[in-house]
Amino acid sequence: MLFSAYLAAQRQRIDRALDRALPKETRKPATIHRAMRYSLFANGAKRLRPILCLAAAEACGGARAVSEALPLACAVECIHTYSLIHDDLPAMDNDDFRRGQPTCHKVFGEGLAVLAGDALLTHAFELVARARAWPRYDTRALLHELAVTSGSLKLIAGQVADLEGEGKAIDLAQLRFIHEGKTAALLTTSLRFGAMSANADATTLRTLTTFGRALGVAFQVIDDILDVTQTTEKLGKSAGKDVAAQKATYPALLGLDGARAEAKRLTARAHAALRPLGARAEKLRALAEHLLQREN
Ligand code: GRG
Repeated sequence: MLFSAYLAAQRQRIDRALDRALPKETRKPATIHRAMRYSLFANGAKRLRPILCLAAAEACGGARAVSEALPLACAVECIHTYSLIHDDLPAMDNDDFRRGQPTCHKVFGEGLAVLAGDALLTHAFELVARARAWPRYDTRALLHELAVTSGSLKLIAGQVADLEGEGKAIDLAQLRFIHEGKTAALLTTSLRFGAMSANADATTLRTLTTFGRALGVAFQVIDDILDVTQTTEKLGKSAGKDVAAQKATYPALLGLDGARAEAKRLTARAHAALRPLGARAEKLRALAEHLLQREN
């Protein structure tokens, strides 16, 4: 199967699972469910985190583990979508275009957008609480993983450092701290959830954690490059935002060529981390390459 066909098939599978996992649009109060679904099912959503989750499950446990991982894959996509909705609010990045469409608050108003984000965040925990557990990873371990990643030491830590860094000269170490929190943490949890759904052992979990950290920062370096090299139409979100907001980025600190070299170096590190998994990690390798080459 062509890799693009694999990605399309995984997206479809995840979209169907998300549709089953979310309250219907007509469920009262309908506005909140419409707002949640509006952002979650936007055509421009790439579903990278749930796809990584399913690919990690496949690497650790084969096809059966992929179905088992679906509820956890849906949970990470709910967390991710919540973070995008809140990040776009006027109090944060103040953006009016995301995933190829007007942002949630532009369509539903700020109050409902705050609540849609809150509801998706909460729903993610409900999905994990309802998912089956595994001998090595009980429900408590799964909930703990998601809570730490979404909390003030990871996702929110990255966002706080990002907000506080605007307009200031920050160095590479501080930039890395932002992206380890904002981007790499949830990407890593996506992979770890896939491994946990296959009841993977501690060594395999560590392998995927190392892979996720390198891949997550590489993903963000590429995101920074695309912000200055691509158009808004191509990205499905406002291009050139980082320069406008006077944000420190990898191209700003390293130059475009330096940032490209850094993305390659981190992707090579991600590949090296996968070595112990051998041929089983074929999809994960292809995903790392796909992320390095992506144009949106
Ligand atoms: C807790 C409000 C709050 C924010 C946390 C995740 C985050 C910080 C902010 C979201 C905006 C942002 C620039 C995040 C960095 C990660 C990133 C590049 C997100 C975009 O991910 P894609 O390209 O998006 O996978 P799609 O729309 O395809 O899912």
